[in-house]
Amino acid sequence: MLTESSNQLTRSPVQKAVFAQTKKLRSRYNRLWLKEHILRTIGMSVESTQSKRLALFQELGGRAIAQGGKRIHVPVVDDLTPPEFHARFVATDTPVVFKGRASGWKSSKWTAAYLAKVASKETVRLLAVAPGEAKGKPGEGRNVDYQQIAKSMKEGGDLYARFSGLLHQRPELIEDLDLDWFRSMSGHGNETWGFFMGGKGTATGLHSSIAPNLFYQIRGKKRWYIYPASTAPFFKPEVKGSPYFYSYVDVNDPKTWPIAEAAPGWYADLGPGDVLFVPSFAWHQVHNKTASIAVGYRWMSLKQGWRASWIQTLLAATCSNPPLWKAKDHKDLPSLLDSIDY
Ligand SMILES: O=C(O)CCC(=O)C(=O)O
Ligand SMILES: [Fe+2]
Repeated sequence: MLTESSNQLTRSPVQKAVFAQTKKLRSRYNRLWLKEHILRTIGMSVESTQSKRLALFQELGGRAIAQGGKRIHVPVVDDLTPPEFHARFVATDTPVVFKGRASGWKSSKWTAAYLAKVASKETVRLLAVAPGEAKGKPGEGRNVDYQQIAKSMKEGGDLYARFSGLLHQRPELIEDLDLDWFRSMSGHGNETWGFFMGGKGTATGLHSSIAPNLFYQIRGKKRWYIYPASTAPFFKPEVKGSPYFYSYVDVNDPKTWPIAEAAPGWYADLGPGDVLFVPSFAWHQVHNKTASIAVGYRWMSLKQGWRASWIQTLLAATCSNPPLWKAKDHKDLPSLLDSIDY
């Protein structure tokens, strides 16, 4: 069943115009992006390619900003059958919010204190990947336990457990979720889980990765900004040979970065029980408006990745920072993210 708001446009007329008018420039940008990646990988000078790429970023930004577009809310539905979900959202790389879909699950009773108890033997590596944090400060290089995170949440501190493997370490927690629903929606049975728990004001900077995601908000409120994979040139992602794509553009600060509104994108405000679909390689930045607990269910689909962004699929497959064999076998995402040379 669809709610009324699902009738809203998934792209505004201005956003469609920005896409159409920048198509050629974005293709040119992508060719330079690929060239710079290859030059960097084989140890050659990237200087002239990089300066051409950055000049294109400026030109693209100018064109988009001149259109005066604004981000629109992600489409909202109550529920969808898996075929509906695939036809309307997965196949078109469009995000969607399943409003309150998970409200009745046992996991809605989870609290930070309860999770800290369940996870009393586990620790999580702190990362510095929020807007402006990453540069020159790849990670805080320390592990904390979940009691410390729970305390920080209470006291308004900035500790943030993110991309944590807690549900792999404590798989009994998965029994409190509706695993069959996740699997029927993804069409895959080989998932990875990311766990997020942090206080008001914690945030994750703009990034993009191949795995599509059904992101389940358990407690608190989160603001998401999402952009289709094809908007990458508007954000000049760093070219560092990493399989984790990230940008230093802060899309929560449109005064400093007017491209945040002008690049065709969406925002969504999630509350307890909401589930958000984040398509393969979609760019996203996330802010905890209150203390927050959430879980991301991800699957791997080369087909979805290639369709969303052949260039990022190629770049990820030929990454060197760290090399793919290391990235692929990593069970602990926070440590992997912390090992990247940003
Ligand atoms: O909630 C966050 O801070 C980040 C979530 C995210 O990036 C993801 O699930 O892919
Ligand atoms: Fe993410």
